[in-house]
Amino acid sequence: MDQAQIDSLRALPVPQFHNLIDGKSVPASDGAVIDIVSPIDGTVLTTTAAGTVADMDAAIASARVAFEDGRWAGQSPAARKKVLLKWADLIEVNALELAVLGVRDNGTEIGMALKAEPGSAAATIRYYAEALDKVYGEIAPTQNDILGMIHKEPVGVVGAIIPWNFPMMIGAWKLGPALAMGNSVVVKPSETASLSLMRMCELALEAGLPPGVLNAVTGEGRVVGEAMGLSMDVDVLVFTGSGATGRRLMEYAARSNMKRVYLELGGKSPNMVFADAPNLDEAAKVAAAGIFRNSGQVCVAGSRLLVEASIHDEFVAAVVKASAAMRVGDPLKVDTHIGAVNSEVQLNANLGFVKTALAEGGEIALGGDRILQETGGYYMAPTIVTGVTRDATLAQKEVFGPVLGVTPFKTEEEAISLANSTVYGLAGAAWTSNLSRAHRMVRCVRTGVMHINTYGGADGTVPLGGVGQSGNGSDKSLHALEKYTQLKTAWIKL
Ligand code: TXE
Repeated sequence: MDQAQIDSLRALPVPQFHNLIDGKSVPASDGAVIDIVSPIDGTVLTTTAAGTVADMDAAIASARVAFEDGRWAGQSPAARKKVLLKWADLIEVNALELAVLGVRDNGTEIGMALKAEPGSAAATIRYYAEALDKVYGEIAPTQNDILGMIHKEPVGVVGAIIPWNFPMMIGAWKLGPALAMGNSVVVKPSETASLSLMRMCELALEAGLPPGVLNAVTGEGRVVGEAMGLSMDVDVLVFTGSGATGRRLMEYAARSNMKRVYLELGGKSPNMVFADAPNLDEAAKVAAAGIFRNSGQVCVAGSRLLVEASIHDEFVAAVVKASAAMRVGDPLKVDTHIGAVNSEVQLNANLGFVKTALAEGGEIALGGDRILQETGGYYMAPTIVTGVTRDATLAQKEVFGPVLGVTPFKTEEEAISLANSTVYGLAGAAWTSNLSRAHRMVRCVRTGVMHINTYGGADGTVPLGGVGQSGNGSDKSLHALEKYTQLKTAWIKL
């Protein structure tokens, strides 16, 4: 990463973004816009369309026509693959520009943003481009005078509602497999981080995706998101975001056409450190990065640190040291470890959680405050709270901010019981040198992803999905294709 290049990109004015409907850039039907505030310094960067219900309906109608006339689903797999590969190439060629645009919009530190956003989005789209001509139907083991065939077809129109923490990466997790299977898509980016995802969608058109196959409508969740959820013409709804919105989407589906709904809703992931961990210094550094990168705004963040009592004080001291060494500040500086919190609303919510934790008996071991207020941006010190009890708010509720709660345990059984004591189950980790214990932890901790002697860092070859109130269905890997596929049986008498 070259600081001078980043500086010249950040100096560029940001164009106004409109909706992308039927291959055209169009303002909201009533002309309304949303001010896009940069969390780096609180200034207004540009505006996006404040989409209306009419805009969402138009986007869905465009996707439906595009699906039914076969302009994409009807193309040969080789032709679809070529377009998606070209799209991945364009994302890669424009990676730094996209990353800087995204950081100006959402505040993620550039080192992480470059890898996780355009980097991972391009890899994801390439992965599904390569996968799409390896999806075979099946022939069922029927009696001799019957041919039983199972076809794998696109479902139709996919609605994708995307959050603000990693708009391109999470966007690609949905758009990649949906488009690979031949579906048409309408995407609804988050109102607090839409620019890089909108630009990424424009690049899809440049790559040759036919108009109407991918539409994007920005605006308030309660307006355009709700219209998408209630649409009678969306077949699959995929979402990453809060549990409250996930619940609403299920209701919308029930109230409309019972569309399939797949949710990824974050978590309260336990990072469990046993006294027999192979390298406690390494574990401390990874634990710090596992909660504080992107200001804790990571669905799999290791937000609960469970530490064996015999090493508790020594290990907490090591995590405090590693965390204090992480530089918080301007996310567009290459040496920044932790950038800005996405919005003032989110920052205030984070501070509220700290206040509650203290009222419930927790003690601050590091941070706890808003910092760098003179910049006009939204920054929070990495915060560590010790003495967090099993039922404390900080142990039970997702903060989605740079706040780590620490709880000691005495036995493996207690560690497992604490790990499984929330409504969530997205990710987790155990640090131990005991092979049997490592496998027991994988079996006994109820999560979609379990790390051993590391935290985070899974690539696109493995699924990411939650259990309990962390959601249903998986992003990533070949398994994600199932969400965007309709099985059809052909029962043929010979
Ligand atoms: O989420 P929302 P917010 C969690 C995290 C965070 C909290 C709130 O705990 O503190 O959610 O964040 C759209 N119908 N996560 O308010 O509201 C919205 O426009 C349809 C965890 O940003 O769920 C945006 O595009 N759509 C998480 C998307 O939903 C609606 C990532 C997510 O916003 C809608 C983000 C409605 N009624 C937040 N209301 C993770 N799992 O990684 C909102 N939206």
